[in-house]
Amino acid sequence: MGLTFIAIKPDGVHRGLVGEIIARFEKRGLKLCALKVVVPEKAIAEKHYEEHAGKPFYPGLVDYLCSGPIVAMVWSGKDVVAVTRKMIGATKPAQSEPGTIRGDLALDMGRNVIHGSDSDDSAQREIKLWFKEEEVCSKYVKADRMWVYE
Ligand code: YYY
Ligand code: MG
Repeated sequence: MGLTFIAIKPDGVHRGLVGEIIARFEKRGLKLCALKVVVPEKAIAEKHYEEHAGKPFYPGLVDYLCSGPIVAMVWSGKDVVAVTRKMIGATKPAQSEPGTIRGDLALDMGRNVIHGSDSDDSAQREIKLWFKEEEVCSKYVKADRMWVYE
């Protein structure tokens, strides 16, 4: 099973959306492998978003991520990157479908509540950036496994 990195951004934490968002991933059948509340250091936030370095929104994006605590998580499951990206919805909330996290909970691209890795390679890179190896518990077998997977 693959792994992905998910972060509830500071707006999601301040708005009290942590439980709602985690519940969606749990109900889908995904497995929680790591979770911590952290105020990002600027250097880590810059690395996290390095693909956007040089773009006009990059400094504001980094400041926003560092502005308060985030909930950093690792989730596992079948096709987890594609599944969670679908659940998160489009980057611009006006284009996010209802039923997605951003489509239900966000209105502004600069306050779009949540981050999710967009490929297996970025997931590996981001998990390594935010977590120590021993903080990620991906080996356990979830009790409902045989009822989630054929
Ligand atoms: O992966 P995702 O978060 O959906 O979008 P990205 O294209 O990776 O951009 C990261 C982040 O940057 C996005 O969630 C909002 C912000 N952003 C922005 O403020 N303005 C843009 N024109 C593009 C992205
Ligand atoms: Mg992205």
